[in-house]
Amino acid sequence: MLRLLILTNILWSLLFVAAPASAQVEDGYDLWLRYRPIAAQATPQYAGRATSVVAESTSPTIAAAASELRRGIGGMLQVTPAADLRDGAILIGTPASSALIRQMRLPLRRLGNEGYLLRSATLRGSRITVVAANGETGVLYGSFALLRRMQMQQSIDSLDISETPALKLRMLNHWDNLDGFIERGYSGKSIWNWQQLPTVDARVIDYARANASVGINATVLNNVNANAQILTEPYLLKVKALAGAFRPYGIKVYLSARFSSPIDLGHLKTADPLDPEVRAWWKAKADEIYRLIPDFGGFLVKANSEGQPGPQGYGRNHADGANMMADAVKPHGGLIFWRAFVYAMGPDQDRIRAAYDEFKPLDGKFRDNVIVQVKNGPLDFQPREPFSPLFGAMPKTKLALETQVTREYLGQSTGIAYLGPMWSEVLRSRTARPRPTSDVASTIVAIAGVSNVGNDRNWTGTLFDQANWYAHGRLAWNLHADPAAVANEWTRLTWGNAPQAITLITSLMMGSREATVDYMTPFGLTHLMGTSHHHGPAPWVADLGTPSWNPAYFHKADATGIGFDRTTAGSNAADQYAPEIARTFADLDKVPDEYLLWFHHVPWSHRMRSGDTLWNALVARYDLGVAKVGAMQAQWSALSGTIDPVRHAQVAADLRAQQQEAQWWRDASIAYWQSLNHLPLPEGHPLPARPLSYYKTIKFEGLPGNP
Ligand code: BDP
Repeated sequence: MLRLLILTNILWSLLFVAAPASAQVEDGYDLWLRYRPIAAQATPQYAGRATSVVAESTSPTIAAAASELRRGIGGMLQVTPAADLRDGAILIGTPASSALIRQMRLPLRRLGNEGYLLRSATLRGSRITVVAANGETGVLYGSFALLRRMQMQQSIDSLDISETPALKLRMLNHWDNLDGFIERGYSGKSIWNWQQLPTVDARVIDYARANASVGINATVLNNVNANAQILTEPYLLKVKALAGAFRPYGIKVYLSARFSSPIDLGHLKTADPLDPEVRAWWKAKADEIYRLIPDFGGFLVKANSEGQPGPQGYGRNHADGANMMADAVKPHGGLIFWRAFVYAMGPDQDRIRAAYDEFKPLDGKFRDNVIVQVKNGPLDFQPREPFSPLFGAMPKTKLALETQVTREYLGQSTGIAYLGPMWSEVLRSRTARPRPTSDVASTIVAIAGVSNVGNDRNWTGTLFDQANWYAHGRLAWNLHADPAAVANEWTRLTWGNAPQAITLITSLMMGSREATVDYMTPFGLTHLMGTSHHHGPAPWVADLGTPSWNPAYFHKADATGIGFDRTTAGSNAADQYAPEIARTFADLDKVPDEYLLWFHHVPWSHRMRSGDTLWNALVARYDLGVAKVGAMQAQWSALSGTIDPVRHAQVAADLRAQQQEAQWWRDASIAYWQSLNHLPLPEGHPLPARPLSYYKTIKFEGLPGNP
């Protein structure tokens, strides 16, 4: 008996010693930087290539790069790398701070400040891998790239890879309030602990690592619906602490500024941008901030939009407001991101026309340190919109593309919607101006994504929402990256390298956003979500104070037809595009199916290109969306046993919720349309599970993320 007990004990201890990796809890905190031990058969190829990490500088950025490499190698290979030049060393640095790298005369000239070179080389008789760049942030990016290759079990022999980012400004916009609540945040509260700051917690550093690993180099800390208090000294000292924590990771801090701050904080009577006292106030405020944070990025401003104050309150235009603030930060090298999210609210106006109508005439009027920040579509982060016509229409103005990483209108924290394909669709959209071949990607200088990060243990509420943070960074780095390749990468880093898992997860992700379009807003329908919380279907709502917040305003459905006429017979918004694009959108025979009801009001009997009537096609499309979620569930189930049970179960539950939500969208929408058109359902289609009155009573006022 005793012997058996001893044997059992030995067996148990062996089990624990032998399996530290699988015993590691997968709670999502490590994101895509998991650095789990690499399968034994793959280790030999790396072991000889990661014996040592050599850094000749101790600057904070080089130290961060070296420490990341040590952490990654330690985790993946279960060894502690040395620090001297030897066979298998990884040498990191810039020519300015490393004599060894200087001596190698590497071709770095065209890499700019943030690009990097990974190269296998021989130095002083040792076979090494060099991570070199002109700027230290480039070295950090290169180190992450090398680790990524190892995590994906790609070869790191004979490397000769250089990369540079497509855009200089790759940003996150946090919509975090000073009380810790996140507007449209579905992953807990803000990670900025304003009470505890200026003491910085470890999570903030992990946030910086995650951003740097995908090349995000700027972050706006607070909500665009800004509280002026952020510009007071106590808060600025906290902001300074965050800026200090981010600096080694190449991330600059920006703040959302409330346009009325001179009144709110400075006790001035006006915030008129042409008033000398107002101008002096902003200048003094900028000077104060830059004294504390010399590399402060600048301000993001939401003005004259959804009740926010702005220059129009004083009879001035957006350029007057933006330029006044631009002049204040200019001496310090600061930037102003001025949002173009403005809209018409009257029942007879077309809300989506406003941004173009207001901003296009101002082209050429903005200072060179102003960037006009334009949402991807002309409306508001819907599951699908055509690109905003401002892209390409303001050749004399710098533009940023604003996307929403948080899924306000795409199910929030329910299920999976991988947004890489959506952003890529926007970036690749042909604007046909200023040049005939122009696409959205060619018209922008920056990308800003509204962040989905909160203080949930796994950062983003669901595990798959991490992929959207990841893809935001990777696409900002390479605007033409294939979203499937990005999904594949993220999958390997997050779920491991089992071939079956990679294939299934990537394909599941790639179809997921289109599934949400299908079951929520197919064929160009839009903004049918529940009123303030934007969750779930509410196409029947027609009585909100602001007409252009009503779903009914957008679908214009009645007994005879459905859709918003934006041709010359209607609001003529199609005409805001370059002539060639406008002609396609405005022509019923040419408009792509996915934008049909965005640009046209058609009878329910309208013949689709498929030959079906619109009504039958619509019902079939809802069904397709529901079926796609079913298929996603089946794909995920097939992975049981391949993926750790805790995470597998979590995602399975997320997908079950998405299945219910998809059915809810389909049934509620069909029940409502049918109450208008009284058409029979196509043959074989099941009746909605419940009567319309039931769907109308579902309310979600307690959802997180609501203002
Ligand atoms: C809308 C959100 C609202 C934001 C606004 C914005 O519902 O919470 O304040 O966008 O972008 O989609 O300013």
